[in-house]
Amino acid sequence: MKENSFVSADDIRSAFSAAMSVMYREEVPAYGTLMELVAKVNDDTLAADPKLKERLDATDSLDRISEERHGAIRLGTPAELAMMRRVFAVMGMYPVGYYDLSTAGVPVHSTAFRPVGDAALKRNPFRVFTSLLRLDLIADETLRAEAEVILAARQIFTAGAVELTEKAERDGGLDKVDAERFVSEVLETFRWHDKANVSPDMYKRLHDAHRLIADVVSFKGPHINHLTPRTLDIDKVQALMPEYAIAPKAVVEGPPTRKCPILLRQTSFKALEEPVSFKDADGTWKEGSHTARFGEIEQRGIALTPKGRALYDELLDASRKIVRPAADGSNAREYEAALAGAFEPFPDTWAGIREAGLGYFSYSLTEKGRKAGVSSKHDIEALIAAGLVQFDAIVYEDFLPVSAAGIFQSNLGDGAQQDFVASPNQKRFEADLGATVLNEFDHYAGIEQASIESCIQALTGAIA
Ligand code: OOG
Ligand code: NI
Repeated sequence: MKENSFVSADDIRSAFSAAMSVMYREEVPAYGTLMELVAKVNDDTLAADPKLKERLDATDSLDRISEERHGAIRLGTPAELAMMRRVFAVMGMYPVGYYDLSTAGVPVHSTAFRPVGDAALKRNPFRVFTSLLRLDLIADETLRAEAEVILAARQIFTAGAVELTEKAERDGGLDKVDAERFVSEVLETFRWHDKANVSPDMYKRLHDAHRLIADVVSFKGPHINHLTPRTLDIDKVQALMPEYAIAPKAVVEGPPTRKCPILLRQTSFKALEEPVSFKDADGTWKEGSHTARFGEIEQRGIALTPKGRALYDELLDASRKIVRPAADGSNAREYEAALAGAFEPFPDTWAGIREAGLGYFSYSLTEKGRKAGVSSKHDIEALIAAGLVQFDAIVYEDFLPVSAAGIFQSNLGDGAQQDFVASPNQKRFEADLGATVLNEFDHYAGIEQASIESCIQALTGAIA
């Protein structure tokens, strides 16, 4: 088969995220309501801020501004994780970063499958935050063994999804017919099942050990547990959710509201209790319920350097020493005030962030730079000072462990807090994944460096 008859991985990913959005809106009507609210707030924000609209029009695809940016699943076994890696690779999504959630009382560790490289991210940035259950953190050995048996018996991928993944690996891509089939076959893995895999008794035991264990082990597959569109004003959506009859989580995760947004801010509506039937030992179906699925929104800011990230972690920690956000929202105001106060030392101008070496920037020629022809200056700082080069924030494309823990917790029910001994195990995760995860900082540093080199080359003909 000729290579040029393949559908690009970016196009397959776009088709997949669009299909997932349609499916999830049908499955969880409250999510459709959230999407409407997000689109409305985005429209209002753009109407009130023509400059922002102009900028987004130049740098992003404005017509897709309110689309999903990520989703999340929780897997049960190493084999599921390894196969999922191969499936996502067909869509140009690769594992970036390692997140240990055990410290936050959630028995999983995770990575984000996402496109890498500027062009792929621009085309469609859809990511899937993918967690692997850690039964090793469960104290009850009998229950652990039973859970392993249940998980080993399930096959979360359709035969078609496996076959087409193998075909894509063998041939180097999929043609149009196969790509369409691939999307619909893979979608099956993410579908909700209202008939559980386990008895009411087993569900209760799993649930008593940890709600998350019940969520992973009790079902035929790793249903998508949320999708997350992009909002241009997260504070407004958070405030408006109750008017749309959806219950927001207590606080927005991540940094406070700022003039120059950093990293990632997220919030969600609380997971819904949904009817599920469980098969009893005598074969009869018993009605019950399960709470797992929700909707989330995100607003992204600049990617921070290791130095910036260390400062972020330190300030977040300091704010949480003053006030820990309560799950019921009773101290949300105090938390917001403490957070805003704690972040005062973090510069809030782009120039300040750049000069302090806290964030990653993409450099480009100014109008003057484009007209200047050749410059004798070889140093990027001198070129900026001469007005020949400008800089723009590089957007953070990854996740934050403390925020992810907050999203997990608020959707596991208010009383679900449980302590585990911190036990990050990236080596184990990578062995299960069958690959090493990419380092997020390398990615941003690479984009920054390439932009510097191309400016210098354009102005001097020299290599930086
Ligand atoms: C994943 C929670 C983490 C995020 O946006 O930080 C996450 C989950 O609940 O499975 O999606
Ligand atoms: Ni999320």
